[in-house]
Amino acid sequence: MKLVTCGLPYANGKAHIGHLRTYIPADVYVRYLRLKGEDVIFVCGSDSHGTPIVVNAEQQGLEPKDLVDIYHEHFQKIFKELDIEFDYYGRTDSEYHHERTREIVQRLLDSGYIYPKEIELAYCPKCERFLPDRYVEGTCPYCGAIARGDECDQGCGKHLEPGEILEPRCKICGTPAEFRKQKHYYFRLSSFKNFLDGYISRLKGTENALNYAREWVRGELRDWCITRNLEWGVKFPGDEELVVYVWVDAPIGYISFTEKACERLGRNWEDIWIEGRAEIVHFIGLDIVYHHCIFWPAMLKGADYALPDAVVASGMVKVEGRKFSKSRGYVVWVEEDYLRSGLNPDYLRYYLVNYTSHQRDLNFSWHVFRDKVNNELIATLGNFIYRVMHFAWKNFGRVRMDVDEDVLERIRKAKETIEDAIARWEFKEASDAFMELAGFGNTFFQSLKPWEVIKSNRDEAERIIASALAVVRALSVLAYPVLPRSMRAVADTVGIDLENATLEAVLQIPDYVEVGKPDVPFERIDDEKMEELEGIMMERIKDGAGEGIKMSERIGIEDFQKLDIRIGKVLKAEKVKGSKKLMKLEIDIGNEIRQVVAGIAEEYEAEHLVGQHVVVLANIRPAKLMGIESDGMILAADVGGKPVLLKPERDVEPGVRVR
Ligand code: B3M
Ligand code: ZN
Repeated sequence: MKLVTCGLPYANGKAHIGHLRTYIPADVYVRYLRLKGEDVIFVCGSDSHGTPIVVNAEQQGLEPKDLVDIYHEHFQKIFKELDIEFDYYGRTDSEYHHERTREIVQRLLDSGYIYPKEIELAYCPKCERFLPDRYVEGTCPYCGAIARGDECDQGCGKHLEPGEILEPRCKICGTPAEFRKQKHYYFRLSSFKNFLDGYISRLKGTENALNYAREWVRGELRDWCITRNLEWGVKFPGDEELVVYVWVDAPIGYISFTEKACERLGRNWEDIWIEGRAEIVHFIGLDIVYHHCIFWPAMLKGADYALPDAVVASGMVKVEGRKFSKSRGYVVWVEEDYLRSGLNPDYLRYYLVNYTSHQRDLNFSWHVFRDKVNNELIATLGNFIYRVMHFAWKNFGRVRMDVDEDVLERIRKAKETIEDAIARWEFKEASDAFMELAGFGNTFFQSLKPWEVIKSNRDEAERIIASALAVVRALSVLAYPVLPRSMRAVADTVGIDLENATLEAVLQIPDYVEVGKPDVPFERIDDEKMEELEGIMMERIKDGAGEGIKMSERIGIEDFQKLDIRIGKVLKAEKVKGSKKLMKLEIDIGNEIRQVVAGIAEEYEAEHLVGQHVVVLANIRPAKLMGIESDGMILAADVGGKPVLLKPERDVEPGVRVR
């Protein structure tokens, strides 16, 4: 038996593509396991607690629960529409979850793994309250970056303990915080060092997670403060004035949601979490490896619960080549951008698993998305499936399944490649394998030309189509976990019952197959749709550019004054040979003439540039582009990656400074 879980999304904001990078592969994994005949329970739920939610609710004038209601519902809807099917999707502000958390914390108290300690905490004298976690902003004691109370999120990424942050300020009113004494409770993480050493050497999962975990366990493990001054959360069993830290109760959601799933399925959750009879696999994002590989197993061990067997971490997500950023507009919202555009959810599922290895960073780009859909899903997979089904339906209806041995061998190979890849959480390899099989099918069908053969030899044509149909049937099973919606329709048409199918079914060939009237499995994404999708993103990037730049990212005038920006005049321009983009320019910048290489050749003609004014950053260090020295940089507006040159509003002498 296996229990598969996904990191719990904070019920604090809308689902974006970054979230799906964990949930879709996890769903794909579970579907493959089930096709292998494995007994799997799959759970997740909303993380309702923590200061991000409390702060956000406060800023919107809502109660935390109201905010959680909104986003809990939102996530459930998104998962449903993308065919991400949990056996149970709970929320951590539920009664049963609080009970399980208190039970576990009580166990840790009883066994001495939790102890009280008087500490100094940030306190806002104006708001008259303690400032837990994200209520406080200040300087990271390790790297000097601006940090939040519990995490150096923009600098070194370290977890910060209460009281550690330097120069704390209240996030709500901006007042410098004072330090005040208060009794809090600590989890004795330090005493689990030996245990964790052994545990991590046995832990399975992706290397990206395991490497971090090995590194951390070699270093110092410090005790964690596990209580907070908040009303919203699970009340601490020793002191009802405090709640437990969100990172104590959130992972316990994996247990409490398993209880609920088991209730539904008529199973016993204790088999999994107490007796350790199931393999427990956590799918998470790379940024929460510490919590899952260090803190969580220590807590489970201390409370005498079963331990996770594997941690599978997905790499980070970029959008159009840029770091994911909601405020800057580099974000793709699942509902308003993707689903509302009427795109098939299978396209996104395919993109997210097939773009790159699960462990690597993934770039989301609408152009790449369109190309993958049109060239791979449609031109290779969809085209093959449809042509075969259509030919079989039109000419035979019922096909005698006399299948070529070599074709069967190909199918077997694809199945084995997929099984092997899934066991290593390499979803790209798995999806490449079914795509390759479709490619083979295409070549097979294309080169044997059954539409010609049938004119003179119907039996031979039937044999060709039988083999091609065996490939289509195999694809409907092998690609189903990634493309559940589309492949279900295909399977129905070629007589495969996916509800009861296993991967073995791809090699079990019935004597006859009845083929129904097929539908085209996928719709092309046309240029108009592309423009619409890119337009949404461009607008957002434009809007994001002016706003939302944090004070911490601002610079002083003295920084700006370091830049020597001047008006220049182009004397010569010529395309760089062998490059599509680069243009070599000679520019008069007043007292000297500079050679500058710029990536503008796709947008500007050399002859039109000569005599034009440009704006030049003159004191940048020279660089070489394709072996050619470039001494200066001309400034342009970045319009969706395409340069639009800046120029002065009227004629200005070369060399005039820009300030
Ligand atoms: N709610 C979200 C995150 O940090 C956090 C995950 C909890 S998993 C137990 O990604
Ligand atoms: Zn730091």
